[in-house]
Amino acid sequence: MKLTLIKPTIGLVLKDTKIPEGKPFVDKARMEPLQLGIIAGLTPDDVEVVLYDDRCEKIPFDEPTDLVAITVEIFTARRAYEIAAEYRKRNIPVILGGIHPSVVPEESSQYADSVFIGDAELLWKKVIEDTRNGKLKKLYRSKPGPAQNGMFPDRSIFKGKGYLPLSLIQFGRGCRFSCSYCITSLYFNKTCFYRQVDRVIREIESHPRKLWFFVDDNFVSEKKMAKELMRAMIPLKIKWVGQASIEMVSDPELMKLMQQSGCLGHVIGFESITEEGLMSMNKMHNLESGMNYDEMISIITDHGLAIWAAFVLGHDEDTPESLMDILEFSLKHKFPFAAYNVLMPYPKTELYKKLKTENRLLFDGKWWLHPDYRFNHAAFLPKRMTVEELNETSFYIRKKWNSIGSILRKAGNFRTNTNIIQSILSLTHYNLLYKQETLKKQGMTLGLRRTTTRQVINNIS
Ligand code: B12
Ligand code: SF4
Repeated sequence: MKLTLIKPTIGLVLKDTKIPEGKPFVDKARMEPLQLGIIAGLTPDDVEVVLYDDRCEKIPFDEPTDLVAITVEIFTARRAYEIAAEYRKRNIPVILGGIHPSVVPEESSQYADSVFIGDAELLWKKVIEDTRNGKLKKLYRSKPGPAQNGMFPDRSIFKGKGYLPLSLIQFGRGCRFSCSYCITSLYFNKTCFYRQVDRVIREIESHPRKLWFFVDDNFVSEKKMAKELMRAMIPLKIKWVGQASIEMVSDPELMKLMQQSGCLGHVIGFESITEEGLMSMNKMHNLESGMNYDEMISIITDHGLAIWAAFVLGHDEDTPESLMDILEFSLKHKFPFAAYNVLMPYPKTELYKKLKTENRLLFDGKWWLHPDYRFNHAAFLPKRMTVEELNETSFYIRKKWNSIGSILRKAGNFRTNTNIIQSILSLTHYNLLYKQETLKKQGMTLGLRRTTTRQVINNIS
């Protein structure tokens, strides 16, 4: 039996948004698709496994295979459905899994032979067995839980795909908070599931890589668990990055352990710089420490940690002026990296329900399938500005942040837990790379075809 794993790309990069032709987005800053490494690792040894990463290579649709498994997020759903249609035209069964099909299985099942809800660990072997017997079911209902059940991902499938030189790993899944726009707090029902510390340590030891990205939704969601892992990581002498909520600064022991275990920095969700903004997103934990952002940032940088600052633009208190304040704030703090994402209504979240009730959703409420939706654009009517003001101000901020002037200014801010020269060089290198990728993604279509999704389904003969 042969299994084909697919990681879809987002869409087409358009030179001019009015011209429908464009080039498929090739992600130069692409990372290993960990979920597909886990699925490969769960697959019995007698099954041949191949991976095609649509972000960097052409999918050979005519290559014979017995099952196609596609991992789907909301931004890649349209493309995933197009890929599924191509295989189904050739009578090859397709199964879709990942966070998006798990949240809206009723939608995904229109485009595939089978939909997998939840984490692969509990039921993947059953999918393989059913495929061998020609009895693939329409729906597999697993659930979220502790990752990997003692197994390690099969990273051999990542070879030669040009991924960034760091390996993805997970300790915990889920987050105890419940920000109104967040899909993972819904998927994991505000619960955190942890692997055993010794299994994570063994996974790191068994791999030659010295730089790791913990993809946990929130590495410090349960501080006791984070401390236990970090204590065990100190002797490994690795470097690592993660994603963490900012209230961590009020725990000195936790911060010390980060420094000692080789943490280089975190993606930190600032999201808004005003109390009203945080309140409107149910993100009050950012104020939990009782300190202001300036004080919190000092604690983080004093521990030699770099900040990848994430902001959400367009909540109900935002105006074009308040968005420009975010840019000022970022420039003042010279964050090594920052992302300015327009607030997105993900289906079934509190935010989505609110905007729907208030009749403020655009693109028929299903922006992720709509042929006219463009990446980094608003999919709802903002409260205190127009859609155009939100789109244009956000784009202006992204451009300004990524200008050569601000990249060079940031290079002077090199207080991280690593060699200074090395950090300036890699900071500049990655800033230039992310600049290119961020601006390329702006205004991209979702999916590669300019058809309606109904036509995608009808394409299956
Ligand atoms: C790491 C990460 C990234 C990395 C990239 C990782 C990579 N390999 O390329 C970076 C930082 C670059 C990134 C970028 C973006 N990301 Co991101 N990212 C994540 C994060 C934190 C972890 C993903 C991960 O690897 N998890 C570990 C794996 C093992 O877990 P998993 O994917 O859930 O897979 C399990 C199950 O879902 C299931 N499963 C998954 N696929 C399949 C397939 C089959 C067939 C089966 C059977 C089962 C199955 O089994 C797996 C094992 O248990 C998630 C949050 C999350 N919890 O998912 C967000 C997340 C996926 N990202 C998200 C977004 C929005 C983005 C961006 C669009 C942000 C932006 N505006 O630019 C970009 C672009 C994404 C793209 N498509 O190119 C959203 C997607 C929302 C949604 N509704 O789908 C998430 C959920 C974050 C969030 N809370 O909103 N991201
Ligand atoms: S802190 Fe982050 S992961 Fe946790 S609920 Fe909020 S946005 Fe989601």
